[in-house]
Amino acid sequence: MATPALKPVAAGAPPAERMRRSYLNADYSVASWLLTVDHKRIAVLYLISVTVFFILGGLFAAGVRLELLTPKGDLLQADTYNKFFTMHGVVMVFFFLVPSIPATLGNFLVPMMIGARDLAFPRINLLSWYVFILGGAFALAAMIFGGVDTGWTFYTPYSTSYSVTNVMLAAVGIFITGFASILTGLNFIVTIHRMRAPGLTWFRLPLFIWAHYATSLIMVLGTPVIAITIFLVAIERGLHIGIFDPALGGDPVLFQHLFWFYSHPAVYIMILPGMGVISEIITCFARKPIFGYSFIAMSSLAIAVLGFVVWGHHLFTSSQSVYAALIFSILSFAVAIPSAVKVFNWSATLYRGAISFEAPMLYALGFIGLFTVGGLTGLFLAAIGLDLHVHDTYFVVAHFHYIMVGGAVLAFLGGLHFWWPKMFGRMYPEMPARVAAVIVFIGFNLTFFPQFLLGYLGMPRRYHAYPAEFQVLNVMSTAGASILAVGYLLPFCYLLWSLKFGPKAANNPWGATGLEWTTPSPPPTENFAEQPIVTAEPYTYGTAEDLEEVSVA
Ligand code: HEM
Ligand SMILES: [Cu+2]
Repeated sequence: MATPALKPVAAGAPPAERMRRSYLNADYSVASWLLTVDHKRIAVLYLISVTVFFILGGLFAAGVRLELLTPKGDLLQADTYNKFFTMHGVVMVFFFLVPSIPATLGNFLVPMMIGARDLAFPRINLLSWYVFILGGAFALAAMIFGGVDTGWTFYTPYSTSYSVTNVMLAAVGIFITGFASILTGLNFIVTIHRMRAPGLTWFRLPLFIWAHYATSLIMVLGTPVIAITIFLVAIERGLHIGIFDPALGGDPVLFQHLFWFYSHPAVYIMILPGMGVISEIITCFARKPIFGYSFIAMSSLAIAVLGFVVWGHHLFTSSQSVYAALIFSILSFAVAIPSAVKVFNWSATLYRGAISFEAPMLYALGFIGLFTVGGLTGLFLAAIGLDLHVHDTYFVVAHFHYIMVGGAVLAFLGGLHFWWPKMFGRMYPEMPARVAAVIVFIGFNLTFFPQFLLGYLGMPRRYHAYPAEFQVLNVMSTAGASILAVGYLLPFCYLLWSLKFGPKAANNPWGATGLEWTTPSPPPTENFAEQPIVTAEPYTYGTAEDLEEVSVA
């Protein structure tokens, strides 16, 4: 049962007056931002933070790619190179990708999309941002004091017994940040259960909400496992109690099991919210109701559940019995099914749609293509025989970047463009945005496609030097990375520009369905002047109900 979510609107100024005030200009002081409990302001705080981390991670990537321009390791020493790719991975995974969509777009949109005034626990939401920043500070300290060289996976026993770098600092940072994830997940779950507007039944929820619901389940159930794992590393490193190091009587493979029990599902923390974004964009710019709504909704849950039982595909080469490997291989193939269901349904939505190619749509179409490549090559890796050949080669690096960068980052950019007018009340310039989307797509493929070939030909990952025969493909990859960097820089510039100079945005510039578009742009602090009541099915694009699917009582 949906419970009415809004407190009665405070008496005083007439509604029109109150609605002119937006969450952005409600108060200007720094304290009003740093102590805010408004989910929209917290979303903006997160947006700024993850952007900073993305730039940082990008700089490390630039170092890695420049080193690989030449076969001789001449730019970075081997151990410096190790630190670069480790810190690139740590920052990008734990401090950018995991929080990127849920903590920014999710924070902003989950209450608005369900017609609520805020999240269920606004103060805990603010707390989660501080926890995130605290964890980030530890990770930054680890870098400033000399870096970490274990790889972002912290494999034991190297990380517990041998590395002389700042493993502890980085581990503490990741441990702390995990709590931000858990708190956000809890907040979303309770909010979605308890605070939906009257009439907003489960099967009328936007698919973005379903995706965030599934993501939150993984965050709450999975994150404690990585926290405990890291804690055990700390115990072994600090107290020399044998848990993972065979020299102390531990089992190094145990670490891999624990690590991937979280980190495989974590891939879905990174990609599921993106899938939610893509569902919203595709149906809007194809102007057709989404094809197979309940299949897309349920496939999110299926991915969340199945994602927990495939971790063994990371251990095909580490002392797993052939029977275990067989089971994990089959399960990994099974988890591809719900993903394929989504791709199929998006394609069916596009089929004979009245498609228009605004920037968010370009990103969404790019997502479908790149995610499909990433997903299909994941099947290669799930096939034991093939994995034995390409394990720990650049094939793997290419595969996960197709998912995490081609998929999740494109979805993040697409969603940011789609909801930017709502978030900040300004339109960005359309032409540069389209150009940027195309540049990102081209740069991305030039960067990462050659890496499939490199891996197939046998170039291992995590080496700062390589045989000369691999140079041509590496030069292509580095050239692509430079183009990609330009593609990322452009939105950064014109989005900032739009904050001051962009034309004012209408409440619903895309003619989209969904409660968030019924509010002013940018929304007032209380989101809705009156409690919205939902009387129609979602995604009524192109139907008689289009444009009036949501009646605000
Ligand atoms: C935006 C999200 C990104 C994420 C989540 C991400 C994630 C990762 C991770 C986890 C690793 C570690 C691989 C390993 O341990 O072997 C890695 C390595 C690497 N990444 Fe990224 N990355 C991102 C973006 C980029 C970009 C934009 C570039 C290039 C322009 C890039 C280039 C590289 C390179 C060259 C490596 C080193 C691979 C190796 O030597 O094994 N990454 N990335
Ligand atoms: Cu996996």
